[in-house]
Amino acid sequence: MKTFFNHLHAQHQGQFEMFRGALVPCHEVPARADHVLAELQRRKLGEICAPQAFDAHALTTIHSERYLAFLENAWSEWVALDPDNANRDALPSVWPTRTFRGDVLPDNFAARMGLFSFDAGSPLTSGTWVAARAGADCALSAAQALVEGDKAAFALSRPPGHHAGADFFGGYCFLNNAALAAQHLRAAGMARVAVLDVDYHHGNGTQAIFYDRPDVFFASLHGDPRTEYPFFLGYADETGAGAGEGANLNLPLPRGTDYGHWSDALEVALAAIARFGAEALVVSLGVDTFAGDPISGFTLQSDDYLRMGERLQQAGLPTVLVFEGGYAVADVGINAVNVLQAFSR
Ligand code: Q9C
Ligand code: ZN
Repeated sequence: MKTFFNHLHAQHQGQFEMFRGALVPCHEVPARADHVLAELQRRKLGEICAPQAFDAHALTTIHSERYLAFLENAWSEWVALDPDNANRDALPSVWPTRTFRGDVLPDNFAARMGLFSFDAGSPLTSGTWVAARAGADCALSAAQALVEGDKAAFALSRPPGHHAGADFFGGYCFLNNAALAAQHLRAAGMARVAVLDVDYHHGNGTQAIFYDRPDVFFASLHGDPRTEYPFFLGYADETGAGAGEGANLNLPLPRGTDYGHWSDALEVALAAIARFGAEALVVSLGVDTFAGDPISGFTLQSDDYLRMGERLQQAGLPTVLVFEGGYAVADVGINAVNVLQAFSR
């Protein structure tokens, strides 16, 4: 399978994220994607391709114009506030929670940082836009490969995407790569597309983007939001809204879940995707379900990712795999490429 690699990913290099009242080093680091690339090359697993450049229209199918304009210009606005800002990342610190207005676009930069985000763990850096924009091209290119007849393609990029909504960033995510890929497949004429999110964290952004749509099914296996990030979405009673009722499936699992129990939930998700009648599948491939992940609570072992890849392949659908989380940096290449290698067999 082809890999569309984001050669600009390291342009996004956050320094610190807010954690328990302190700024701590970012978990979402450039070495993550480099390890996956190195492991792909080590195992000679398919061609590494540069993405095609898609125009802005591909982004506005998923993200709002005012959010995209904000993201593109945020760094220059940040530095214009104070030249010393060039040496520090921008983090939000004020948000329009319940009872505040979300319709007014404030002039104040800090206010707009809060309007367009939901956490203080996702630093916006000098290269965030360039990296995320090229990442979107990777996801769109992987989807386009399916349109042109490939059975599967991998979008290898960071920052990740599944926490980003139509008009907000958070959870280390800025543009929703999986949603962009799914929408591209829809626009190319595939009537029904499923997104299966296997990252440890609930893909709140992807769910929200497609929540009222009957044409894109969203299924997610994740740490129970009662205890796990992103806390405020991802519960089992979220089944879709309006025309999208029945096209959303959340399978929250407790901390400590191993592959045996995880794969039972995978069967439930794949059965629902088959019933839905998906013509293509987009997998949000986070490998932060790994036992060694520093910020997550499942106990999958490296070999389990081989079984995961084999089972995903057996679903028998044209599939775009999009790289998401996974923070056990030294193992992230082995784990992600185990999925891809087993999928390709
Ligand atoms: N100290 C993805 O896996 N922070 N995002 C958790 C850790 C947010 C993870 C707190 C985790 C977001 C794409
Ligand atoms: Zn995650």
